[in-house]
Amino acid sequence: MRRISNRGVTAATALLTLVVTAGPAGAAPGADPRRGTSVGTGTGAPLPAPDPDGVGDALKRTLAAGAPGAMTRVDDGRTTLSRTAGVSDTATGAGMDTDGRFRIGSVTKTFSTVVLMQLVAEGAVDPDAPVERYLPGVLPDTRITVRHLLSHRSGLWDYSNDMFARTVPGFEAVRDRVFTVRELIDLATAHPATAVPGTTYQYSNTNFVVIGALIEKVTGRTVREEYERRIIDPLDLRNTAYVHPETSISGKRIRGYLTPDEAGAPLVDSTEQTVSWAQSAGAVISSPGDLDRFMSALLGGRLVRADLLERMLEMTPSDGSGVRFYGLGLRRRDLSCGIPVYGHTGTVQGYYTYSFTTRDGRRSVTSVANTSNNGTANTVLGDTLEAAFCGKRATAPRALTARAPLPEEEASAAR
Ligand code: REX
Repeated sequence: MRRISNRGVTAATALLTLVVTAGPAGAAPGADPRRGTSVGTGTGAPLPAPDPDGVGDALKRTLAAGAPGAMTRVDDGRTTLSRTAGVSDTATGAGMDTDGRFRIGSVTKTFSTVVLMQLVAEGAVDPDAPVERYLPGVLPDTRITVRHLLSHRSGLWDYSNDMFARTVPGFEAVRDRVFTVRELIDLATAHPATAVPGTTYQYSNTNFVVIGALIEKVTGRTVREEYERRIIDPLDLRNTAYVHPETSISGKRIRGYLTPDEAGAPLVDSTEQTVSWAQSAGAVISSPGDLDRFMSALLGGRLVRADLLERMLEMTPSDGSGVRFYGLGLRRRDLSCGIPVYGHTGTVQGYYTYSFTTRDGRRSVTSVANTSNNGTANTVLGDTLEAAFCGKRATAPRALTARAPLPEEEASAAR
């Protein structure tokens, strides 16, 4: 991994830490110096202070659900708040560490979208052009546009559904594999289309593997080079890299533990793998600090031209919940306090990630658990967002359990 230093691992067992640092460490180059002084929701209302106890409670519940470790980093620009629980390595007992590197899974899709939107700004790609214009003969349906890929509306089957039908055998079959993009697309197109292009939201890794191929075709450079020159270097993300198909995470790393399908079976250390099955749909490595900085820079308007960021933020429901939406390579979640947050989630064997920010990019939150294939752990980890963005929730008034005597009653009792 380039430019990444090995700073060693802090030995610690299961612990909770709270770190509040003052200073602009979390601010991206060129960041607004006022950043952090009036964190806003993008809806005009001020954002409540984060609730460290609520974050810590959600992390503890993530451990109770089966994750070896979990962590959250909240970045308000001038202050950061970090909470960890459990271990980053079950063999050494090293504590979870918010400086640690992990596999971010589909948060990679937001990186790929930023590169693509910069190419749109440069006039190199038309989002409404058929993919056929850039990659002739690659997709089975010439009606599929670039925007259909970015919004998961292409109708292309997600090949990972077949790959991971059986979780651990599926993973072991691909952990050392190096796929060509053509092989992954062929796996997808062996299935009939799932919908007419443009009509239906259906999450599919295939879409973002094609986006990676398109980036490489249009720029003549690898996606790794494009992530570096357009995002990693300008934002000085020192813990972020695309090392595909290398299998290891260098430096201070969080080990990942995949949960088998069989109840009670031991977790499988899944840290080392090529992630070739995901590539530009999911193979980036990063740290909580780097992801917070990335999301703040994106929503703060420092990576993508304002009108194109608006296009990324045009959302349609991603499920029937009424609170989860997808735009272009970007999710929106409406929290219970009414605040919408923007970012992405990630699942790659051994790691769950949430990385979200406010509409103005002034508060970013990244939460990670070092397990996967454990829906409860993933859902509970998501509760960290509520505590980090909504703060302490007003509790219902306690029911009256005893009547305290009024002074007149005490006086009459004394008589
Ligand atoms: C693959 C299965 C999950 C993992 C996947 N990950 O498609 C992409 C991603 C890259 O991050 N998507 C998520 C495995 C949904 C996102 O956008 O948030 N599951 C696991 C199985 C299930 O093998 N049988 O949980 O590690």
